[in-house]
Amino acid sequence: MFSLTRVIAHNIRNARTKFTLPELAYNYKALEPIISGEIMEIHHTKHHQAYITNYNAAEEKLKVAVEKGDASAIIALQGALRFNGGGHINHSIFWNNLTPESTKPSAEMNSAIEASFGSFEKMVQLLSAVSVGVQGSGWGWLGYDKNEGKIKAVACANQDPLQATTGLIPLLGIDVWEHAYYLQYRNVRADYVKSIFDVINWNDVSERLRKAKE
Ligand code: MN3
Repeated sequence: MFSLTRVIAHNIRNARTKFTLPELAYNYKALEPIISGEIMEIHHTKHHQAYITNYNAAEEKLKVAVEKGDASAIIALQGALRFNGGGHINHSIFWNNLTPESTKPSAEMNSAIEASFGSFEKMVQLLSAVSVGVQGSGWGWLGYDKNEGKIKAVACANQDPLQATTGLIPLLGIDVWEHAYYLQYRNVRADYVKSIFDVINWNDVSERLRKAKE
């Protein structure tokens, strides 16, 4: 039997563009010697791509489950959506948080850091401690708390996206999954975290703060 609703639902499902891997603003070797080209290439083309592929597959299954009104299947997909969708969101921010160029925080960013942490050095100290201290895999973040008007340094486990998990607006993320550093820094996560501050794109982080405050 012809069902117009079903045809429309089918068309909507097929019309939506799936997530695709965003291009980097720099080449894979650009962040050397801080992060090796080998790590960057694998991290981008294999790890980030896998989150995208798996998210798209889970979303497709979700649409079928929603169409069928299958609550059990919808609920069962939430873990895959959170993990892989979070992986895509987090890495999309991370690549832009990094740059081979020398950048500085904006005046607005500097005042917010001083008001929130006391000084730039104390912020680095706290964000580093939070990032190094993640148990297992996860991320260290600087996030903007819109209610308090302050920047906070917090950790998220696995690929939990900062905003959906804590309400904070993501400004700067440090990926502390072993895939982000192990080929170069081996087990010494603290050295990787210390080094990454040399390739932070403060223009991008400052711009994220400006938008977060709007
Ligand atoms: Mn990663």
